Amino acid sequence: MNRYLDIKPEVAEAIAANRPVVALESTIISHGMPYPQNVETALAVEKIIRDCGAVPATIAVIGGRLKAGLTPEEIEYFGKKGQAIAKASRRDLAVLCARGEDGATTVTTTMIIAHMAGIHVFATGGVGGVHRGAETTMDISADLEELASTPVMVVCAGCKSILDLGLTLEYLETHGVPVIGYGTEILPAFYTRESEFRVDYRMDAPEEIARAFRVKNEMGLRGGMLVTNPIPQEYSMDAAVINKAIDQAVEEAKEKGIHGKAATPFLLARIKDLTGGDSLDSNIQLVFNNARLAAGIAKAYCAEG
Ligand code: PSU
Ligand code: MN
Repeated sequence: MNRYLDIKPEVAEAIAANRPVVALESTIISHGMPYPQNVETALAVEKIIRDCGAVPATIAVIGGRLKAGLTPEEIEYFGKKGQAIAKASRRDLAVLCARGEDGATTVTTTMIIAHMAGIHVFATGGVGGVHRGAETTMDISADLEELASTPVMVVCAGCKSILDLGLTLEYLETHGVPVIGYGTEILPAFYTRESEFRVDYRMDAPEEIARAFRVKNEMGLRGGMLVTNPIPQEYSMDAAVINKAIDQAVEEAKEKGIHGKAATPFLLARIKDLTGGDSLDSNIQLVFNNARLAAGIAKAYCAEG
């Protein structure tokens, strides 16, 4: 096993016995939501996954160790430290570990560590993508590159329109990443169930999604799969309200010259402020919804193997 990786015993036992495990990221805890809702949500997501019959593995870097599975105390530590923890993308992992530091894992690094540990399915809220204006800024999330190369399925609620959804889909197509819509042909836009774009394939059952992913892995095709799961209707937001907040946040980021790894956390925080906390409630509920679907897919994946 990788000498930099610590797998929580409960997670290691489940993997060894081919029992379902669902990976979870830690940037959503430290940078995606405020304290204490971040800790409450992270613990509640773990409980949902357990109630669905799978084992949760929240992933992070602590004291220079790659962690697959955190204790509730470690989750509390991450939530409290919040933005003071470094957001760790692929380029940061080796330096953080060499220095013995902490890092909050994004979709990219959660996929990397999940794959090292032998976990196939990962649930989160939103993934990074091609940013609006990327034709001049070249701001394209490392998440897309990771989806292109690392065999972990990511279950999300689609893409926020802080991104250019059309260019994000083009990038994924070029890099061979299938985009699945759970029960829908339309790409969901995180806070809302719909966008003007279509997914590659609609699938209506966790078993169908698990089967397609197993076939991909057994064929030896590199890369992951992006499963987009629309936010439940009762928690979805008014498209005009959320898009206005997003447009304003994007404009402010441009004016302030915010770029690089700070861009996404800035936009997420501004959108939450501009919508007076409504978007936080929606965000929490869609993560719960994705955790349930991911647990179902992980169970189906194990049942076949
Ligand atoms: N998008 C969201 N919520 C998030 C993120 C993105 O709607 O929490 C976080 C995830 O950790 C994602 C990261 O992997 O931001 C992408 O950052 P960047 O755009 O800098 O690649
Ligand atoms: Mn970026």
